[in-house]
Amino acid sequence: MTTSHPTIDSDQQKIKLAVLGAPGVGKTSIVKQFVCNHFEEEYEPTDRKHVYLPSVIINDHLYELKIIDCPYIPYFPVNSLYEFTDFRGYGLRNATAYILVYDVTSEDSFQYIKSLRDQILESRNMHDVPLFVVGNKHDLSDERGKFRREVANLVKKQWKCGYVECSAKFNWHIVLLFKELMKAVDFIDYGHKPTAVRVQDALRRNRCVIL
Ligand SMILES: Nc1nc2c(ncn2[C@@H]2O[C@H](COP(=O)(O)OP(=O)(O)OP(=O)(O)O)[C@@H](O)[C@H]2O)c(=O)[nH]1
Ligand SMILES: [Mg+2]
Repeated sequence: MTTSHPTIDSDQQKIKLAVLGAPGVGKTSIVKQFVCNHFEEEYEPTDRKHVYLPSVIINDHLYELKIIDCPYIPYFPVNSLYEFTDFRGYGLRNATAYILVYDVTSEDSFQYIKSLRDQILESRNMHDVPLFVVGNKHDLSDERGKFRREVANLVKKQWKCGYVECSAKFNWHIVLLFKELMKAVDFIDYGHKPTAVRVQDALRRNRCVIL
């Protein structure tokens, strides 16, 4: 995996992943573990949006990602006016996919992403937009996990969304999360296209690897 440093980028070709969730749930930790293989014990709240532009090979494909690590936003920008009035939410409405992170030890943090999801659904057509719920801090969860099971059921059966539990601290299921997400993105991009088009697209995507 090659990595790059946080920067701003206007390239619309990239797969834009927005990482959202309540304060302290581990959004930055997940992104940094994935992009830089680094974990920080000390909590430093994210005060502004950070953009990471890694090129990664996942499931044998090369992807150019634009990962947006967001600070806490009180509400999702439901239209462009909201986007401009609160710059923290700027550029979130056209993401390719959403990663909504909650802390498996905090029911409040799940309530937050629940209302965020409602706001996202209100603000755009989510038909072709993968939304993944991520339960982070699995290393701190108690074994019985009644709350986690309820969340997993709700998300998978009712919301029909991807669900992954992970621990940014122990780098557990972090790669799995992005693998699953890319599968969902690919399915939407190519799932309904004829095989020849899919092969062509895959070759184009892998051009850097083949040459
Ligand atoms: N035990 C444990 N701690 C974690 C894990 N992930 C993150 N943390 C800790 O939780 C705290 C918050 O992590 P951040 O990644 O900064 O959380 P955030 O969601 O980016 O927070 P904001 O930027 O304020 O919204 C830090 O002290 C991390 O070390 C995890 O998987 N397990
Ligand atoms: Mg952060």
